[in-house]
Amino acid sequence: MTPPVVSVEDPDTHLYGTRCFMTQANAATPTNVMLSAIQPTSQLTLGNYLGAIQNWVQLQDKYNCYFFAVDQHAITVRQNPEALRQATLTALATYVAAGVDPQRSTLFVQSHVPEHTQLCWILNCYSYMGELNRMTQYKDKSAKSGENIPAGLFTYPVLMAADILLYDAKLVPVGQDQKQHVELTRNLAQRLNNLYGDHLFVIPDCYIGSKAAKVMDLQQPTRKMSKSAENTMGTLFLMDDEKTILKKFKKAVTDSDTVIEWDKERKPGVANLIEIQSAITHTSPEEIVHNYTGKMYGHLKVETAEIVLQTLRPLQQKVHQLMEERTELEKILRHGAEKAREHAATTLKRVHDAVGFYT
Ligand code: AQP
Repeated sequence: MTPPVVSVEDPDTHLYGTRCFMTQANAATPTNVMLSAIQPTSQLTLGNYLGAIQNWVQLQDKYNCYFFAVDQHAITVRQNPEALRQATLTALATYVAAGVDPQRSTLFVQSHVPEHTQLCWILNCYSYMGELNRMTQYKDKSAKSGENIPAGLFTYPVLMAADILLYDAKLVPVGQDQKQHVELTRNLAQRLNNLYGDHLFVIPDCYIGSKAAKVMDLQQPTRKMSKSAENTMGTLFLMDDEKTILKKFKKAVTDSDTVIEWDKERKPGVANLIEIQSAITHTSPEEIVHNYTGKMYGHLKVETAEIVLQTLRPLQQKVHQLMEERTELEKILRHGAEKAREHAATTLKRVHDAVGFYT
């Protein structure tokens, strides 16, 4: 059966999106929990900011939010330990600097809450090799791993299912590429609910924001901007210095034409710059194009850099401040992990009882 797909505009946040696989409430559904996370595989990018963090700031007004850094997911590909530690802390500092409020939302590091891997093991025992084998992210990432493919890459979606189900999350905002993993989470939750009762897991819906920009690589504008892209000139890192930001925008790949139009098919590089401006200024792409009538690509590049800089300067300053002080950030993380563990432990206990562990 094709799951229903509903386009919604959240009246409070004015975020538009597609709410996929809408579920009937089940016995364990009295939640308004929303959860989202980022892999600290490297420094965060403008894509992470515009596609995720910027929206989180609005969503926390309406939902009980859990935002975390998934360091355990990050090690499914090799990481430099010190760089991973730094990137994890900087990611959390970025959430706070961007306006995520630790008083209202729960901020934490995945590995500080051992219930994630505990539930992951149980879910592993109910997951099928065939369904994990169909995950496109696994196919893509394993193709780059050579002969020795880490088993963690294969079971990555099961850990993601544990992340979601532990907190009874009702809504999971994800990019299009993660939709398949949320579908697997739903299947696993439903499988265990069928075996042990509807009270066990909340069945999550995924939410794909259509206003959330998909920021493209500045050098290869038909590809998503990614932390781990080989050519760093295509990726704008949030902590890049002013000179680097200006240079990356000035060297952004456009096309051999001169007219500024918003056409993703014919002019992906130009469209990307327009959409970056649009996501930051909340001006429609049409209006931005109108403002550039008679101007050159050079104007668009430099002005986009300026607009990005205006947003990033205060963000960077706050991140530096939090990273230098550390104690405030560490307090936030400790408190976040405690709060997260309270919820996670209750869910895990429910699951232990259901599957027959002696508790
Ligand atoms: N370019 C992007 N445009 C819009 N949204 C993006 N997100 C990431 N890149 C963009 C959103 O950020 C959230 C966390 O994503 P992630 O960094 O944990 O995973 P990813 O999407 O696989 O990011 P990368 O950088 O492509 O992966 P790696 O680390 O493997 O290099 C998600 O909500 C995502 O949609």
